[in-house]
Amino acid sequence: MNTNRLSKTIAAALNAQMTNEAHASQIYLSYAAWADSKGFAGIANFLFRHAQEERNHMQKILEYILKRGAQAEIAAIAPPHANPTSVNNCFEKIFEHEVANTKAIYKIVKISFDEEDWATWNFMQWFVKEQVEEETLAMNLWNKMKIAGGEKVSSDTLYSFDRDIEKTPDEAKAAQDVTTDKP
Ligand code: OFO
Repeated sequence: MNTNRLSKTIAAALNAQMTNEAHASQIYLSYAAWADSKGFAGIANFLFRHAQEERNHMQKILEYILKRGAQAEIAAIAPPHANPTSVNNCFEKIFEHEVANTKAIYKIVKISFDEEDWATWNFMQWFVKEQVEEETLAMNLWNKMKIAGGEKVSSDTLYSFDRDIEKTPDEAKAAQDVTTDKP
């Protein structure tokens, strides 16, 4: 009996998503290098940490493909996007990228649902929840920047933003974990 438990379509979609996560890591890495080169050490620190998180996502998918007996394909990673033009633009681009990644994940959820591959559907639920948190985190940071003046933010505010973001937690709180006394 064949030990490969993934269909060709699912294996191809998961392999592509594994590369998407590696690409996301490169994007965060390149934005971190950009931030550092502009003197924003706090923003760079946050983005370097996030680059690692994306590598972890890549690894999870790789492990899943292997554990299901399918063929993992380690492909070339596309170059990261162009550098941001400002701190405001940096968080705008991050938010847009997270939304694009969510859409890619939803496609795999849909394929696994259509194929009734409940193991993959179940595995992908971790990513669905993770993307809600990642979008929330990116949205919160971009909102803060917009409140601070967006493209017109003063250098004083940028200084404090850079200092504060270094201590920003890597994860946003999931709605499921909220209680009335701990909103
Ligand atoms: Fe892998 O979560 Fe962001 O993109």
